[in-house]
Amino acid sequence: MEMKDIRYEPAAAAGENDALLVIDMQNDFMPAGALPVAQGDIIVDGINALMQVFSECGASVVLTQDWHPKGHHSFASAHEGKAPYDPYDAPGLGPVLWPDHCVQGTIGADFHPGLNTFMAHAVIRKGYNPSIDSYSGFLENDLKTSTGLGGYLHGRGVQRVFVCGLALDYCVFYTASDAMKTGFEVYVVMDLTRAVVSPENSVSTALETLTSEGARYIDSPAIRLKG
Ligand code: VGL
Ligand code: ZN
Repeated sequence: MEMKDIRYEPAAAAGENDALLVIDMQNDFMPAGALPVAQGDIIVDGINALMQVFSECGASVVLTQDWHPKGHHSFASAHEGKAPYDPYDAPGLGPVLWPDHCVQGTIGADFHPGLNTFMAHAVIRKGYNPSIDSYSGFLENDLKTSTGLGGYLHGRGVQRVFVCGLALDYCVFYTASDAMKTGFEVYVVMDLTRAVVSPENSVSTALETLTSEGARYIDSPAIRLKG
């Protein structure tokens, strides 16, 4: 499945049982960062506008932040003879190894300076277990360790989540997928996400899986305030 095969919802009205999840809008995922995502920076203004819509209508706004310790096992540098983007498969890691990125306390791990982080109600950090990655904002890649995000959202009465940010084929994908498994209806905000594209088929895999699991797709101009 490719981008052109996506069916978009014509409209959605956001209200208090909705949440906007803004995934990993951090310096290291910007075009000049350590793990660059093409055009990752051009979605900042649109995300700010959407955070405004969600906070005005009483919905929840949550940011996630990739937050690795130095020497994290998802980094190629932690493995003898491996280079960034080399294939790698081990429990809780892969399918590729990454450049060092989003190391706790570094500028690369900070949010993009243009992102209006003051509009967020909560920030969920993930990926701090040295030997397990966490692409999803809900569940680490061991598929059992919760970040607490599901409990937070259920506790606030959220039923539907809208997911945007970086990267479509990794953290947006796994967050959206786990949101459905955690009982939320999911919309992926397609104009406000961009992909890493590694390996080559990562975007089609993500879209096929999300579609089969029941995700909906929308562009941000089609989202308005309820009432
Ligand atoms: C991500 C690869 C490694 C992401 C995080 O935010 O999509 N991708 N760590
Ligand atoms: Zn990471």
